[in-house]
Amino acid sequence: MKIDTVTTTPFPGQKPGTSGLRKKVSVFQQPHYLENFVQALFDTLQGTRGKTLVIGGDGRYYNREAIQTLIKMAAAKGFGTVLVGRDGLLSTPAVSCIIRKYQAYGGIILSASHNQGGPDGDFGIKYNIANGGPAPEKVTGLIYQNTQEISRYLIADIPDTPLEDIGEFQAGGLTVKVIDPVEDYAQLMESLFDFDLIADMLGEGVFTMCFDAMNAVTGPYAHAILEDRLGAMPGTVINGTPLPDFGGGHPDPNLTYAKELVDIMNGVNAPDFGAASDGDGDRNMILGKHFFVTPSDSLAILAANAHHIPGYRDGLAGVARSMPTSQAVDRVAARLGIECYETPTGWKFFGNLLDAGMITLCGEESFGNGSNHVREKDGLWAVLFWLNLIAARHQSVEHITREHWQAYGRNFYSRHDYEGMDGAIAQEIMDDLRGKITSLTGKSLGRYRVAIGDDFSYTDPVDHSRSEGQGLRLVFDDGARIIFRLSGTGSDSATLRFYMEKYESDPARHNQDPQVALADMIKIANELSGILTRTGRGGPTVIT
Ligand code: G16
Repeated sequence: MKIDTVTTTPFPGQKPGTSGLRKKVSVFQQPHYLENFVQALFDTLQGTRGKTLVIGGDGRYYNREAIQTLIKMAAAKGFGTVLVGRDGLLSTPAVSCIIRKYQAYGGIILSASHNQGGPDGDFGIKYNIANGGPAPEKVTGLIYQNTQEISRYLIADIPDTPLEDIGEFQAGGLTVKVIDPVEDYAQLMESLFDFDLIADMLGEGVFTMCFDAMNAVTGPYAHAILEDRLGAMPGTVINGTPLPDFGGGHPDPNLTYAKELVDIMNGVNAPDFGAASDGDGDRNMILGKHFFVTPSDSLAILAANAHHIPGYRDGLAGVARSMPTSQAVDRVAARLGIECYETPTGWKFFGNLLDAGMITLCGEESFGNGSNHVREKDGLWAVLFWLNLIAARHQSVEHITREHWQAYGRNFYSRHDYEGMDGAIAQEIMDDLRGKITSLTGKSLGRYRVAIGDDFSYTDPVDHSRSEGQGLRLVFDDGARIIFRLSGTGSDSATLRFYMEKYESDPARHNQDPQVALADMIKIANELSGILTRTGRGGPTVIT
């Protein structure tokens, strides 16, 4: 096998964000751009000779080309085997599952998750380590450092690998195995959930559901698991064929971008259950008939009901949530007598807690839940968890959620996103807020008194690594909170996120619209940041 050494120079800004490197497709298409990043990654990896690397992506534009480059560079690096999904497809949770099952060295996921695709959209790359989870900050930091010093990359001079059919190919010294993207993942799901019980519910044709794969990677998984294995009616899965541009849509399962599903679930003759997943299959949105479950509530409900699910019947070791996620799950943990950890935003921060057996379930407000079955958040897993729960309790999504509020109280919660902002203005707003946040401690804002005003930092309880600057928070005396964060998953423009939360114990007040219940906090957030006057906008782009 001939290995070419190609001379190159660094590109600025190849710094992984919340979840890998995400840039415009046109940026990734520049000669050497992808190769530089991959070489910078490979230069951080020791002892890879003869080992297995998993490669897959969400099928977005440029996925196929990038995979061929990765295979050739993996061959040059001396990997022994590459496992790649047919057609280059693997959902993010499936990559995590496959890394763990086959004890691979690690995996590369080509995805920009919920960001738009197509030639004018985004592309992304992320490295996962041997536990199946996203590389921790110490690894992404090294990769970034290497990108700034890179002067050459190594690539094998071998032909492209056909990815259309399952099979095994020799590429120089490398064995490329093209695998079924669904099978290993489906087997894992079957080991966790009561498929017979769910199939009985779905097969009767009385209980109806709609799953929106948003023209992204979850389509094949949902067809195979929900329709083929569990017997849901054909047509249950909509937008189930992965398209390079996601059909022109925004594969983000929220109330704004999953509009087709939301309209179905709010329409006449709405199905009993609705769910959607994102570009790479790790997010989920859960809906009942005319009813939305916030991701934070979903996490709390899953934790409170885990004993109904075969895979979690032995109980939960602990739970974790990202800092901006509502404190609903904290209440469940307190009642179960287990620990609840608060981590910065980013799934990578759950890895150590899961590996150490300190937590079983974890989740984030950004439509992500998961457990110790893999080291990524997992969209279809959450959907199956809910289906198993509904089948076990014989109750609707709304009933289960309202009963949860009755038992624990309701954490009213909302996130306001200001997308597509000028980066300098977004940074200026955050800098101004940071400048005054600590001095607000002890002061009154409206009828709230600030107990803590700070920039959140985290010390990992396992490896004691420290992460600073993880979001500005105002925690009020009664536990209500306002949080300001700059998103770390955008590609060019900036997104500002405001998170508002307050607790209501009185069931008589649980019916309020969260925007009404939180109106005074939203006002405080807007006034403190000056967002509307400084941007000239009438309001947020997305409200969750
Ligand atoms: C990623 C991370 C999540 C994070 C989310 C939002 O999700 O894996 O941990 O909560 O981004 O991050 P931000 O608020 O910085 O945009 P995904 O689905 O995009 O990979």
